[in-house]
Amino acid sequence: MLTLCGSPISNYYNKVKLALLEKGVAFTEELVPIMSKNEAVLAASPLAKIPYIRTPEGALCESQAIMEYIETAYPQPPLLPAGAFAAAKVRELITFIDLHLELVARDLYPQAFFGGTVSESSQARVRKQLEKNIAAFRRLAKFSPFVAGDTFTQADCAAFVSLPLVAMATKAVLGEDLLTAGDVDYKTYVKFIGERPSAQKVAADRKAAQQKK
Ligand SMILES: N[C@@H](CCC(=O)N[C@@H](CS)C(=O)NCC(=O)O)C(=O)O
Repeated sequence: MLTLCGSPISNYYNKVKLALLEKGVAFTEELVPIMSKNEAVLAASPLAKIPYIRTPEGALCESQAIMEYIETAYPQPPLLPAGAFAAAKVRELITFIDLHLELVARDLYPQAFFGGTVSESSQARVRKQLEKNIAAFRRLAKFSPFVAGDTFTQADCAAFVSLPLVAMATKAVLGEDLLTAGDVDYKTYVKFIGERPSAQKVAADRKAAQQKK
């Protein structure tokens, strides 16, 4: 049995959880806070980032490595297309979502979500980078109706959990939802994915965890 470690508040945790639920893989959840100094946590996730999973063969961190492990270990139903090129296009899109959108917007989170402040110069840098990256993402994303095309894929696991955060953080700190401003209709998309039982469970568990805080 797999154990998913981290918090239902984390978008990367929920990216993996969505994949596990979609595939019907049996797993348990273990609450692990971020920035743990616990030796057992560091042995599993050396940067103490969440999520990580425990498998019968050992622990594994980094959400995309986990997604690839799950895909290989539990191939049905597939969350990547069968063809090498089509699968690579899905991975390409995930890189844009995780690295070029979410990781850039993450610099705004201290002010958007945690009561901190982000300097004017950092705000300007993030805005410039995100405007460029959102325009690039728009060229790749299909939203027809899934983010990579006509089938639910790993890219939807990434997009469903991270696009709203990019929008919320930019709206809160920069005064403008840069996704909407960049003509990315993530709201219709998130509503559509949100109709899936897997997404509803992720959202309900996230809400419950937020209320406990
Ligand atoms: N590249 C990592 C990112 C994971 C990540 O940044 N997780 C956040 C929570 S959403 C975290 O652990 N933050 C604490 C930290 O970076 O020390 C992945 O894909 O798993």
